[in-house]
Amino acid sequence: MKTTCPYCGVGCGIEVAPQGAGWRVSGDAAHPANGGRLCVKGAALAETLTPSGRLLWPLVAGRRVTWERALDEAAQRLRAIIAQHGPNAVAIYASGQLLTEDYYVANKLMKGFIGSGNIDTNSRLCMASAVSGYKRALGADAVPCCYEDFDRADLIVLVGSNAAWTHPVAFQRLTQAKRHNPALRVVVIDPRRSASCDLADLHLPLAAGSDGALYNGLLRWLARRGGGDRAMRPHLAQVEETLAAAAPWTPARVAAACQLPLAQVERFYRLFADSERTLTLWCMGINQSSSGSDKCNAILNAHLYSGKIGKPGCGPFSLTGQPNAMGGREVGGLANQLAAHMDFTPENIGRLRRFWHSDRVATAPGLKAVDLFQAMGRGEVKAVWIIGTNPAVSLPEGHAVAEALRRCELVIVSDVMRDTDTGAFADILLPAQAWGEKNGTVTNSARCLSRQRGFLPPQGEARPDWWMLAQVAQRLGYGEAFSWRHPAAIFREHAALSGFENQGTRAFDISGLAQLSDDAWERLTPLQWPVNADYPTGCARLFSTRRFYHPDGRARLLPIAPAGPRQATDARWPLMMNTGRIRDQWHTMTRTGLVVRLMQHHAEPFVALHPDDAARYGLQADALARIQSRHGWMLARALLTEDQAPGSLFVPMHWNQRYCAEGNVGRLIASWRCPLSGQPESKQTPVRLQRWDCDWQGMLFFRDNVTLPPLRWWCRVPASDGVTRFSLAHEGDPRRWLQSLLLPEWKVQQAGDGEAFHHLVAWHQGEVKLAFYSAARRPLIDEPLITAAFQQPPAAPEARFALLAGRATQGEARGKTICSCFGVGERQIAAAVRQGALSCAALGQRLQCGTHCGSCLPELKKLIEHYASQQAEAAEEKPL
Ligand SMILES: Nc1nc2c(c(=O)[nH]1)N[C@H]1C(S)=C(S)[C@@H](COP(=O)(O)OP(=O)(O)OC[C@H]3O[C@@H](n4cnc5c(=O)[nH]c(N)nc54)[C@H](O)[C@@H]3O)O[C@H]1N2
Ligand SMILES: Nc1nc2c(c(=O)[nH]1)N[C@H]1C(S)=C(S)[C@@H](COP(=O)(O)OP(=O)(O)OC[C@H]3O[C@@H](n4cnc5c(=O)[nH]c(N)nc54)[C@H](O)[C@@H]3O)O[C@H]1N2
Ligand code: SF4
Ligand SMILES: [Mo]
Repeated sequence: MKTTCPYCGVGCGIEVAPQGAGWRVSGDAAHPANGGRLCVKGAALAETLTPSGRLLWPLVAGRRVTWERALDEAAQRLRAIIAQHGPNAVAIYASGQLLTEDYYVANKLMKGFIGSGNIDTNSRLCMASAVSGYKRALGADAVPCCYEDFDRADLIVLVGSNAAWTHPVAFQRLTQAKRHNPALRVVVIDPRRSASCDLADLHLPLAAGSDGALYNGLLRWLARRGGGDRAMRPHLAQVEETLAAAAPWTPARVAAACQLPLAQVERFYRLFADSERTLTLWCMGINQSSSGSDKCNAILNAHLYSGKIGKPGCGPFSLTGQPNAMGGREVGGLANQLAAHMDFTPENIGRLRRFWHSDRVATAPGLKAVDLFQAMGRGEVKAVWIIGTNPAVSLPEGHAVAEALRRCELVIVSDVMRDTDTGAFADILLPAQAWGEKNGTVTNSARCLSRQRGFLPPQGEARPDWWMLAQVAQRLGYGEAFSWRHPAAIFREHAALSGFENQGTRAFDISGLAQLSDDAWERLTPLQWPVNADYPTGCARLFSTRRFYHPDGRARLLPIAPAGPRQATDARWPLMMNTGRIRDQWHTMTRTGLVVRLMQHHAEPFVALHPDDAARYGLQADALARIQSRHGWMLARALLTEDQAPGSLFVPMHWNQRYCAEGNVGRLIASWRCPLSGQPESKQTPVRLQRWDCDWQGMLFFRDNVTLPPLRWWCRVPASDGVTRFSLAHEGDPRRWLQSLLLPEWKVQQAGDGEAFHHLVAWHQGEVKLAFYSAARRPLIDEPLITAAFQQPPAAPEARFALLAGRATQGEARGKTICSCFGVGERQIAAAVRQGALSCAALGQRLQCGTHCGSCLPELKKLIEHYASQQAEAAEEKPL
């Protein structure tokens, strides 16, 4: 059966087929987004199809109840709050990971019938700046491009995007495009040397948050060097004002503002001006900023002015993060939109009243995500329904978010997992159907609609998100408008609304699909909107006619006054902390954290920093560091790398209280946000750093999950079937801490020095129950050897000794996992390089690494360089 990946906005098509007791997941060769490829997360989807950790039935105040009870309770309490405090006292906070049908129902309920604008989504933290940018420039939230443009471009600029890790299949397409067309140039604009730089002909490691200056300078350059497109001019408004705003941004001034060598800046400008077909891909390094909308418009200005839009291989292409953030934008999931790309104008409000037959349609925008939680903290919003997002982890000022959730009278959470940081605050927990069970439509980065199809029975009593919303709507008395029996009926209504009184005024129009039968909806194959009378089979590229969606048909350039981060570093807060994603984890880890091989690339929260900074703060590699901002602190392992510029840190966004103590980076981030889009500045937080000391650090392997005795720091990692590994740090005698975990009937083997160093293996009836290793620093042990002992208890004395030692006495361990698909480690790779495997292809032949999803290829290349040069140095030193 064909379906779509539930992770990133690339929106890869997937084929699933039964295999043994489980499922085989492979790429759908016919899908335009991936042509059969999958990245490591998509390829590991079958491993997430487990009942482990799922929320199986509704819970009210922590107790299992029937669906009837839970829905009655939710509706009755919502009704009481609305009656007493009005519709703006309630809110929905949803997610770009819902299906379009779910989203449509949530928006219709809140904006159409409860009558409040208070429905916002996590896309506020993600795409909101891109939406404002597109709307201001093009008059519509319409991504002009398609993936095929990758194959047709002369120049591809990645700005604020680490697509190698975050949109891996799109990045693979770029890699392939470069292979086929060696003239294709790739520029990466990112303060750190990310994995995406592997492909770059030019990397601009600009100062954090200085992109506005760089792009203003680009516009000036284009204007002075004949880079404008004359034919485009009649289709543009506000050209003079915009050029005037850019005029002071000489290359020298830009170089100073961005802290880049002048020659690099000029080289980028020249490449942009000289390349007929230029594609700019941007993502969170641009959007997540207190001036995010302006940065998006600065990029759009350059494309519009030079006419690099609406043509093959060209365009300003905002890569969407989540699988259906675009669908959310289409139905009006953001608090400042109505539905079907309509704003809160009197005409649009009237139009929706007619279409929905409701006299309660909201008349004003609602609260945006950060404002919503702040209003909750002040007691103004008294009920929230959180669907498919984990705000206790992902919003800035995490402590204040937790306090707001604690204070809120009614917190309803719909999720697929039982334990999440947000679910811990829920009064009512509703079990949602997960990927593989649910059924609906999503839209990817390139406006491509695809079906997610259910192929599994739901776990427990899980239900579709749209169904829960419709059930509550019916109980609130809006029955007729929420009486769908099948998601296809919701889709038809959504499609009909997109064409309702549209007449070419709104870009989003899929009225061509409004008559789909249930059967045809089931069989729907991918297509790009618009889908209407003009484009019955969809449309790959927008704006080829140079007609835009502002009333005068022209696009707008926007005068930009570049702004840096809202808070600069200073003597007290000397380091700039950047946050983002790692290759193998998805957001708050609720699903990818279950998959052993996805945990191997990085298993613990880390802080990447330049070796000079590490020396300055007395941090050795792998030491635990305490990072402090004005708002909170966290602990992470020091990862020393020259990929970071001195003075800057990078911390992954993923870790949270389910996986470790003090690992939530959201607690450190201020809620500064773009005044227009409301998107928070998650990429630039001034912080300070210090070594975090403790008496001992340990590793504990346990057959099942276990509640640990209190200790200062821990981090949990699923190790292999049923075995959990904990990293630990604490005070005092490790033996004392360990004591309460040991059962009296277990036999123990142990060794230690009476201080920090202690190893212990506990046995029962021939099985290994527990293995523990502690030292003054992080113990160096061979994990695979230890986890294997839980499956196959070692019998020979020397093997038992090796287990107690935590290390094989002979033979080669794999080392840190680099290729997650085939479980290939750094030491194996080093050995192969030394034996002459000096290319990725050669390594792949020998070890298979890098031959499946390809997302470790940048790291493989680095390791080849590293170990090959070590080899060369060693050879030079040898006397002849
Ligand atoms: N593996 C994985 N993939 C994902 C996700 C995931 O959780 N895991 N999530 C998905 C989602 S929802 C999203 S939104 C996308 C995000 O995808 P990306 O935006 O590509 O990912 P991030 O790691 O958040 O940040 C991208 C880059 O912005 C850089 N950056 C920071 N500050 C600046 C700056 O001032 N200027 C510039 N030019 N760059 C800067 C960072 O160093 C980082 O390399 O990923 C999607 N794909
Ligand atoms: N510091 C920092 N913070 C960030 C970012 C950053 O770069 N740095 N990035 C921001 C961005 S771009 C994003 S998109 C957000 C993401 O942040 P979140 O949206 O908070 O993260 P997820 O882990 O994706 O949360 C999705 C939740 O929905 C559940 N779920 C999965 N499928 C379903 C379903 O079908 N139905 C329901 N009801 N629930 C489901 C999952 O178990 C999980 O609990 O984080 C933002 N926060
Ligand atoms: S690139 Fe994105 S959509 Fe494609 S398989 Fe990977 S996570 Fe899924
Ligand atoms: Mo996102």
